Amino acid sequence: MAQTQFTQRVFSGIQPSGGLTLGNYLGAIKRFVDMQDEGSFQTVYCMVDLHAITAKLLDPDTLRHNTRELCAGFIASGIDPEKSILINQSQVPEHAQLGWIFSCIARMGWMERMTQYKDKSGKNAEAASLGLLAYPALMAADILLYHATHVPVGDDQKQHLELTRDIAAKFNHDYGVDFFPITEPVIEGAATRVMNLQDGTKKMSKSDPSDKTRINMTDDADTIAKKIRKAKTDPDPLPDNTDALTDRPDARNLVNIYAALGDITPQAVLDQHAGALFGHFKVALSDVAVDKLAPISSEMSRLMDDPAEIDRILRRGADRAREISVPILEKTYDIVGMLRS
Ligand code: AQP
Repeated sequence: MAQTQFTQRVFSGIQPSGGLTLGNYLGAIKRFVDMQDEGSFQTVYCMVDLHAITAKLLDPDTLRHNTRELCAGFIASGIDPEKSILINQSQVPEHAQLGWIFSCIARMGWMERMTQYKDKSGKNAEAASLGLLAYPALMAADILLYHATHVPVGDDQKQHLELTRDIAAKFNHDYGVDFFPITEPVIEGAATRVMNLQDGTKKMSKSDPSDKTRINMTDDADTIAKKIRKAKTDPDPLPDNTDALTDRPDARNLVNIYAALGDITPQAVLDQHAGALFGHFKVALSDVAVDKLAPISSEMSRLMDDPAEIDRILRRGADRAREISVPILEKTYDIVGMLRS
């Protein structure tokens, strides 16, 4: 069978399950902006509100607020709604529709092996929602609904992207077609896994109960500086090479954050700061963080003053997205044998 040539298209999303963190920004949004500005891809970025209720149901007003604030975060970070298609997942109904088809393609064994499902369902998997188990099938639908060829994500999403590839391959094989692309994950940069400020072995996460474990994109300069000052470190000075950070997860995390914010390599950070104690390094890191994040946070709050404008941007995004998603869903239904008359 001749190989289908797919348009170079990027898709990625973030859950409005809480406020945006520095982890979301460095691991995902910063890459989204780079790929938008590179110019070789059509880019589709999404607030995945259907995913946001899988771990636990949110208060409806909180979910609406988080979704608008996430949209403000995307725009304030450099996503241009004219250059990229910016959408809220539930406003493009084809996501859920293709998600159902993929729930019938994916196997239970595949889903139960997902480490995020195991982590989030914890010891009481019986009490987890069916949506939490099905999450990666819906995520595959989000991506493949646009025939996306590239997906920029943080390191924690690697396994879900492998599953997306497995679902595309099984669909193509079972129906004897070459319809869905085998998507490439894009996991790049010094901060593909930003760690918790109080425990460098755990991922920084927006739903961690403790606020001091993360930097929120809405934190003001004083809060950012205070959280960095109180971040867990060790008593040793910074080494002169990155190999020496292997067994120092808290120190490595701060060096990686500095590198990602300053657009330099972790080794370049050590070249500048080798021998420094953390008291000094944290001051330098705070300066870089505030420089980079304060303009984003103030732009977010300006955008949040006009929620009607955010809603208008998302409605327009949904219309543009559906020009791509409707034909792909229709063709999928046709391949599967659903009557289209
Ligand atoms: N700590 C992180 N370091 C690097 N990348 C990260 N991402 C999330 N946390 C980090 C990346 O951000 C994108 C969106 O993630 P998500 O909101 O869909 O879900 P998540 O990965 O589960 O993020 P959180 O903050 O931990 O959310 P909750 O607490 O709700 O589960 C993804 O590309 C992710 O890799």
